[in-house]
Amino acid sequence: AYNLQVLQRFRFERVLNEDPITHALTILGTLPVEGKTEPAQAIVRIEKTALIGEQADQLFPGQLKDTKLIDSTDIYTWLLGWLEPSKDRPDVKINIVHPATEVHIRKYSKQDFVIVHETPALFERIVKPYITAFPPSRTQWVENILNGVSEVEKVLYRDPSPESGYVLLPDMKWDLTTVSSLYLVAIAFNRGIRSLRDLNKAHLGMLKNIRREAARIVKERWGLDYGSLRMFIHYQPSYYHFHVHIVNVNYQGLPGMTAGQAHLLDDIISLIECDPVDGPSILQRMTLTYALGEQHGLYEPMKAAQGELGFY
Ligand code: M7G
Repeated sequence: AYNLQVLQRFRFERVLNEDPITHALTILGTLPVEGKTEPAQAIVRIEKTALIGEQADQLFPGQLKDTKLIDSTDIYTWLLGWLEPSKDRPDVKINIVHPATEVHIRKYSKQDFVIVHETPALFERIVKPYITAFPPSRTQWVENILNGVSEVEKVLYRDPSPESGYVLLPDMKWDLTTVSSLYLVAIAFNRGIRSLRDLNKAHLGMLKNIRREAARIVKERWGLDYGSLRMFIHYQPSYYHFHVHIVNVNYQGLPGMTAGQAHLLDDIISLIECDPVDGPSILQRMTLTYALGEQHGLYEPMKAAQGELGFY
């Protein structure tokens, strides 16, 4: 288990990314591995937790310990502040990937992006082989959830049907308490759906169940009314095992909600419903356009193939 004692043995290597918008810092270093003499590379992402309205009176001015004026003009003032440590509110949330693979280190590194168009032909030629090449170990965490090996007590809903079932649980991105940043994930049992591209009419039932049950459970548990959730599917995702992101609609500006990457579940359902009864689905026929970071495994081949499309 990772506790303070273990984390204090972290040896810093370098900063992978700093993000002023999410108040997060991602660093690379090493941590010891149980039963091994050599430490392994570890990615540590430290993010300041959200401030919540409920405790506003305790926070301000209660927890304010010191201030330093930056500037003041007319009716406007901005200053820096120091807070008293709080016992019931943690200051930061820490995510660790350890041992980290090269793919993880690249994913968490700061990078420039390029827009690419993925036609069905480019999907077949470049993306499909890329997806199939991932070893099953990449989604071991998914199997652990589906098989009831990990995160068992956190599961909110479980529909065990192998074809259309799924598990609904809090996403690793969520701190499990701050409702304004509520983040759940629904993970399908059907291992045949590798991505958005594989969805068709046969999956409509599952997609609609996820939409309905997620809204119902969030309303029951956290009192958020219908319409309080943004549900979306990533393309490209990091993990090619079908899942839906379910996020408080008021939690805005996350990098994973960028146009091109996040496709609304409702739009996907509607697109599939507009499909004719037979033949390949719209998601197999359409060109998908998205941004790829220069560290992404698809960056080079997809960028190189863009010229042949004649879009510009
Ligand atoms: P994605 O679209 O494949 O990639 O989503 P992204 O990480 O680039 O968004 C996978 C989602 O699963 C993300 O929202 C992750 O935070 C979440 N996730 C990843 N892991 C390894 C875990 C895990 O072990 N447990 C839980 N509960 N969520 C995870």
